Amino acid sequence: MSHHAILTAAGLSAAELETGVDADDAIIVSSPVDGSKLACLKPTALAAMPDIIGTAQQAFLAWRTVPAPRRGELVRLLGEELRAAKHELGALVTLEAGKIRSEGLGEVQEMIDICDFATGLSRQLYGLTIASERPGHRMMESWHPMGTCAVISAFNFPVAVWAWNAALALVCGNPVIWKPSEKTPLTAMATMKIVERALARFGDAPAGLLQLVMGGADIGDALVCSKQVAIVSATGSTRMGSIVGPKVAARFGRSILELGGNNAMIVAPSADLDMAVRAIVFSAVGTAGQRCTTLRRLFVHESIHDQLLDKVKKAYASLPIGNPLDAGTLIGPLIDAAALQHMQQALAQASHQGGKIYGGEAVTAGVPGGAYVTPALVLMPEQSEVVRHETFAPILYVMKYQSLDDAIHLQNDVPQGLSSCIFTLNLREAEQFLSAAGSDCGIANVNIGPSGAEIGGAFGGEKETGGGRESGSDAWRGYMRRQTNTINYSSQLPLAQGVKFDF
Ligand code: UN1
Repeated sequence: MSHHAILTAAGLSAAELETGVDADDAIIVSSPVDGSKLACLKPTALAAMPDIIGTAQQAFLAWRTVPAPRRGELVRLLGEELRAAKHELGALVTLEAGKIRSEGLGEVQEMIDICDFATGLSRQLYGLTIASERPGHRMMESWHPMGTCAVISAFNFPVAVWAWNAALALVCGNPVIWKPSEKTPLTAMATMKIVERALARFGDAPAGLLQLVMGGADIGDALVCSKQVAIVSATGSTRMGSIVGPKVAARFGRSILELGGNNAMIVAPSADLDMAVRAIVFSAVGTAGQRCTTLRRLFVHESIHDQLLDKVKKAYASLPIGNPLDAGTLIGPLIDAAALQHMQQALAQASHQGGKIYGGEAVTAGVPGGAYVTPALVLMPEQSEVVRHETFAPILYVMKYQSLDDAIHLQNDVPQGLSSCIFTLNLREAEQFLSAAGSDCGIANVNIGPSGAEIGGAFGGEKETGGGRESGSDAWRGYMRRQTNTINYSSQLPLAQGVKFDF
């Protein structure tokens, strides 16, 4: 299928792809598949932002009074439309973000899953009933819509992360303004067409309930700094989060931050090594190492180190690298040339810090252009500075350990805290890893790699990962405001704590 055919199938017309031809600040969208230009887009004017935010606020005033199960109906319809468009949108994810076909489709499936989840949730926004200490009183908690939710998303999950936020925000009664990465605005535009179909079938949603803005940091900043934006959900680098978080906090807004990860696996002596190898390979090289959950650090018990490494090296040598649009490819391109440069810089530092590098070379033969690499395995003598830093590329640092206590300590001894896992068949080791004294990450798995989480769990992490939680479990609470209600149905007015104030 040609690029043109993929764009057309996703509903993007030639005119829509060329809106920026006369603009000085046009967003040029290139395909990581071959570096070819896909579009030249006019960014949203900064001057238009107050109106866009104002429209969302008007939508909020209407949407917050729509019963939650009815709001869920819109999300159910969105899920249906996504099912119908899965193939087309998945192919566009591959074209614009460079993921292999199966992962492009998986990303759309993640959108569908969260729609299903949120539809059910729309009938389950439960509050507690609380025992009052006073006679004739009842206490309860109500959860109310919060206000406009800005979603700032990254290139690597160009549509799923919006869906995690939007599906929850919608059932919780909030409008959404989406600012996608400048590297992947086309998947966002195509998603909005799917949204339009769901809205048309729904019938009476307020105008401006779901909006898309496009641009760089200035457009993001307009959302981050507006008092009318109740929630800012931002996914991206720790650097970005360190700018967004304080600005939102300074105006007492709420932020949901999903930032850098530096995810680890511990492979213990009892591990099923063949299973561990499968998990290592998928989580270290899948999405060309560009998931925030990508496996970046591997701690292997010294007794099985060489054996495991041989297996991983063999597996690495067998991985088809190439055009992600071709069936059979497992490693597609990095997002752009800058990413390749960052990878090479990190490898140079690793070598300087005593690392022994296998792979990590640029691939130019047999690929259609773009920034392709062989995944790198780096044997590190210790967890030095480069290992503590997240490089968004397929680099796996491998280190030996002797005692599990040391391995857990090293695993936690980085600034980030997103995802982690242990491969062991030893119950004591597994439970120690999951205990309060174990992994300090938001996600900790046993006999499963650190990436590829299901939507049913809360997704996010601690420390420099930002502390936010999105997606499943009770992450919905982050999109609502909590109200404590005390109702007196007696004819007296007793005070709490037995305080007397008679007059
Ligand atoms: C991300 O990389 O920003 O757990 C999200 C995973 C995916 C989501 C990753 N479900 O790898």
